[in-house]
Amino acid sequence: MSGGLYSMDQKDFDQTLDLTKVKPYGDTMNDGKTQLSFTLPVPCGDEAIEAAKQLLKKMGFENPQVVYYKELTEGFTFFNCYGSTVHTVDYSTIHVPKVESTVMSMQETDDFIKEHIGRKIIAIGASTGTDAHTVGIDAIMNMKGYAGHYGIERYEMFEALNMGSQVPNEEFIAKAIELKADVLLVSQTVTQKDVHIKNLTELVEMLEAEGLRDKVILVCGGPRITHELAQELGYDAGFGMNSYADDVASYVAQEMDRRLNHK
Ligand code: B12
Repeated sequence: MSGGLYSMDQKDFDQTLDLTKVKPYGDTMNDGKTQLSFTLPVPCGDEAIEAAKQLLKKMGFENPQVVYYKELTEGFTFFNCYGSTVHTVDYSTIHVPKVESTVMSMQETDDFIKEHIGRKIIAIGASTGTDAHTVGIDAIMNMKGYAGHYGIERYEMFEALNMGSQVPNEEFIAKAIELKADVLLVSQTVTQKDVHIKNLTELVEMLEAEGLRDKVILVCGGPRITHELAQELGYDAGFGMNSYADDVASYVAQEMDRRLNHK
């Protein structure tokens, strides 16, 4: 497409965009329009609506509107709301630590491993501790893949075992020793009362006690996991939402190459 509306870039589109003071875009720049949903533990009715609006104002939203509400069960009311936030963030100063690797396709990763590692990489994965969520670890490992990305089990140059969910750290480590795993993939979804921190930290401590920590590439993932948090907890890398097997396999292959070939 040439000329006209489609050739305009962002700065031509709206001169009022200021990356040092970013706020949500609703239908005009800087209007701050935000949609929120929440439940209040109060009976459904006019007082509940008023309570929701007052709460929105305290949260920094102007012109609060309740656009939908429904009794969930006796004494609980669910709301969908709109409001215009008065707050802004300075986007220009944001720095987010990220896993440093080049994302490759499955074929490219397999070729890379053949060339640089010269053997299959052994990976085991699980949702550990009490965590019963399997969809995240399956998304990364499953042969059939997820959202158009084949999982690690599909890779020619990975030997992968998905141990499923609620796997105790002891069992996970025992399997890692038995299979001589190069890579441990840990999934943690539930973060209530910081249980993920406890599980993830315990695993690191147990690996250290076994003298295994430095012998494996230790990776964790889950919806509330960031690379920064993972590193703080003693992991080599962390992957959050919207990550795929390609990201993980590429990182693992390149990290193993760095370690084996002292790069
Ligand atoms: C399905 C589901 C369940 C199912 C799980 C079934 C199953 N076989 O997995 C069941 C019903 C069992 C369940 C139970 C519970 N659940 Co639940 N569940 C969900 C739900 C709806 C979807 C999760 C999901 O599958 N997401 C899809 C996957 C693909 O996304 P993902 O996990 O983020 O994975 C991606 C990334 O995070 C990353 N990733 C994930 N793991 C790994 C691992 C590695 C190594 C890497 C590299 C990457 C990676 O890659 C993936 C692909 O991009 C969410 C809400 C939601 N919409 O997210 C709640 C949710 C996760 N559950 C929640 C809760 C509270 C529970 C329960 C405690 C409820 C209860 N009171 O009993 C129990 C806990 C049970 C237990 N012991 O763990 C909360 C968690 C809140 C929190 N912050 O802790 C959520 C967010 C719901 C909510 N809003 O309250 N749940």
